[in-house]
Amino acid sequence: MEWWKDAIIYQIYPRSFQDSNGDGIGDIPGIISRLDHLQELGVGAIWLSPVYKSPNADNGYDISDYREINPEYGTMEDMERLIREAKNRNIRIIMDLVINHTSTDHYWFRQSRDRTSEYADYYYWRHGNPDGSLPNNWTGFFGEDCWEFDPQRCEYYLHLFAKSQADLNYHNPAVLEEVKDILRFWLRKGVAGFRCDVINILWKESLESGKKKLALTGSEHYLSLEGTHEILRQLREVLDEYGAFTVGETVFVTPRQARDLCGADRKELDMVFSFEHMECDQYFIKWFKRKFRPKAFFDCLSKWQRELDWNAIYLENHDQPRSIPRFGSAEYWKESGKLLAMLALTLRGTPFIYQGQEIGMMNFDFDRMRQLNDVESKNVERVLRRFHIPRRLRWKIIARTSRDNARTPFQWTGERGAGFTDTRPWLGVNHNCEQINLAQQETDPDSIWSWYKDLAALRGGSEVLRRGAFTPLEANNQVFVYRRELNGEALTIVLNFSGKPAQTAQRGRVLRSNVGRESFDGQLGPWEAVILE
Ligand code: TEU
Ligand code: CA
Repeated sequence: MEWWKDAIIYQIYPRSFQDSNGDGIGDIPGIISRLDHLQELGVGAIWLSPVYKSPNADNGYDISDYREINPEYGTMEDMERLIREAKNRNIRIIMDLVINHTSTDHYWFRQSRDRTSEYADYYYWRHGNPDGSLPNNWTGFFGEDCWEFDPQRCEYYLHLFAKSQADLNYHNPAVLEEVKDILRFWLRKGVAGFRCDVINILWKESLESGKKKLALTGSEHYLSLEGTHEILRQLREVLDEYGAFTVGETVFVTPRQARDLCGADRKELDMVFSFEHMECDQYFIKWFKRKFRPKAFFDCLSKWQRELDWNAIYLENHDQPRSIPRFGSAEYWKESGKLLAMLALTLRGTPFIYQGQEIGMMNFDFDRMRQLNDVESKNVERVLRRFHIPRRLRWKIIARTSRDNARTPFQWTGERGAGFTDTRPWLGVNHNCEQINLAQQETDPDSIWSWYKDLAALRGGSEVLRRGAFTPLEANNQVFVYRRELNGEALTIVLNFSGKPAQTAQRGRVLRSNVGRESFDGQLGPWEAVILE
């Protein structure tokens, strides 16, 4: 029971993991060929970003058939083989469940364009206002307005994300029944659970205009509302028949709202991805970057550790820039990469490692818009242009925040194509693959990869690290110190988030050091990290 409290979960972005057939696109046979890598790391489950049929406006987060595999990624047989082969290695498969919206290519949506069809109310259709304005003043997640006119139906449909991602209407009970069937379909195939995309915005209480805001005008009408809780409880009944696990991606949640979504007594989700710790390097919204503030970051992590019994711990995913240049230091690449690994693997909760994090992959090295694929970056570029932001500044904003930063192909080797593909990849390989790649790190006991394996094993063998209580001890703009404790046994984790020397009052026997230190007198070098007994 609750296997997910002891496991490390690894996120795969299938398009960028491993190409097996020379078309430049990662695929399921490619994933199967790399399962040994994941077993070596010691992961208990894989979260697969979407592999369903999709026109790829948002790389699979726009699903056109929930029961088919995207042919670019392989066949249903390949998927079934992946589930089996992973199981042989004691690795579970968690699917991405994207049910806030479907692609406008989905059969439901195409039917829905006809007002007399049985699918007419599967989406939010509304007339524009008599004065010609949109049905309401809401703004979407990708920076634009969120209504699109459909000439066939002569109405607008709601899309909180890209134009081709139409929001499903859960006021129509048939929609939830469809979703339950989709869950059963995959659970019968042996998947262990779901990562539920933007799950706390499913229920739109009303479609009235909202209070004008810098971003997401209208969100008070759909963020974490009771209607969503009801939907989750219903889905949970299906999930419980199979003992399935869920982690919800929950945008703009407070700890209190998060508890209501994943508290053990709530019978909704098992845990949630919160976002607050990802906001310590921004003003208001992610497009306005500021200098990273370590203290705010530590305080935020401590707060979530205190407020929730169990957290989904992550520093990276397919929507966020890479963690080393963001929270660590490019100059101290190895030290800070190892320090961040220690943070991710010693907090209380389930650690999620995003592909490439375990070898210290960095942000893309593109220098112009044309090299990008991300629909969000493209939309935002358009908005910035509308506001007459000059090209140089536009690029600066996009380059620092684009989701493509984390989506460049996995760097298996230092060759051209990085061992990901032998042809032109769908998104450019980072030129630093000559320095940063798995092949090189595998032969180096001091590499970031070796360190991840070591810490994962340490965690696996340590009940204190897996289940112990968390107590923050010190947090300033440089040093973060906390203790994990269980049945009288305690470990102290000391992290120096800076290139300058630091000090702490902590003493103890060194269990792990990212700089090979054997004894500890309270002095820390740049980006030094230790676990003390
Ligand atoms: O992301 C939802 C989300 O709110 C953000 O992380 C979003 O990607 C954006 O950065 C907001 O500025 C989820 C998926 O993880 C993302 O890849 C999808 O694009 C999105 O939902 C829509 O399905
Ligand atoms: Ca391929």
